[in-house]
Amino acid sequence: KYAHENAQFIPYNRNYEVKWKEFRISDEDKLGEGTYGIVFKGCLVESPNGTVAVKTVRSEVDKSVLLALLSELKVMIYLGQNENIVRLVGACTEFLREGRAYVLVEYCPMGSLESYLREKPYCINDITPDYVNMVNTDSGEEMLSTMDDIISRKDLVSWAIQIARGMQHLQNKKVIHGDLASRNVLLYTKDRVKITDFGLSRQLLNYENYVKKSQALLPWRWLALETLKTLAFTSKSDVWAYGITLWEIFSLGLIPYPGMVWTVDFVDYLEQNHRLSIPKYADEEIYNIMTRCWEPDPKNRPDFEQLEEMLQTLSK
Ligand code: ACK
Repeated sequence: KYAHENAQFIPYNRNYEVKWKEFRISDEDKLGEGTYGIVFKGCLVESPNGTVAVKTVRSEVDKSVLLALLSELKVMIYLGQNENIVRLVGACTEFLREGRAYVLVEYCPMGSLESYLREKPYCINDITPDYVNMVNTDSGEEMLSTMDDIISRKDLVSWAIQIARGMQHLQNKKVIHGDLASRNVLLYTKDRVKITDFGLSRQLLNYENYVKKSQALLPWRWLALETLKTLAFTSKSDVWAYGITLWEIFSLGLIPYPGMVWTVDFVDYLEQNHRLSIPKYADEEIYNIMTRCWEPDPKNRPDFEQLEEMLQTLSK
């Protein structure tokens, strides 16, 4: 369903090939299911203690899903390493003829930012909230681990900065993510987030604009106004999605545009300059950064370098 014309031209680097016999998938350890496929926990035979995440496609799905996985693989190879992008470990392409492929990436033990935000208690201004003192703890150690689990404003700002850094790398390499959202940001540790899911990404090569062919499965809540109208994806439509991701972070994982369902009227709604309102855990300064990402004219939106700068001055 998705266009992957450009990724097709990126060569597959055979150095990444891992033989079927060289890794194990633990079937009972399914990490989850994405739009396209399944993610399993696994390991390399030579280093059984090193856990990896194995992405594959559901057997019954059509060919376009397999193509999306292969394009994701090639985009990851092209991107190379970056602190804030999930690292590619290898890929198994032996069974392509049978419609199967496996992409091995580093395992992020704390799962997606979206689920983390929704689960953890939050404390404003880094002051221990009362309920932490009320937790029935037998030892001080247990108390400390409870403290570790609490999200503070400092964490939220730090995650926002790291996502902007990872996106700078994409922007510089002229890769459009196309599906930036808190569900596609993983926590490696509490202090380190990494961007994932390049299944929808487009490698721009010489194109400044890239026009998608199908409207199926569009993540409309994250899409820029012009993308909804023309299906054109650019780095500046990634900036819009980044603003929505900021809103998710500072609402602690609410669904953007709560209660709304997709209709074409949503385009008019945005065109009349309606935007998400200030989320509960953001101050005016942070909300101001988000709204700059949602400027109707893409030229007026900041780029990822400017976004990092704006956030850096905040955290001081
Ligand atoms: O929130 P989660 O536990 O974290 O559920 C989703 C699910 O798989 C579907 O995407 C998890 N997931 C995806 N990639 C990884 C990874 N590299 N390491 C750990 N968990 C992952 C994600």
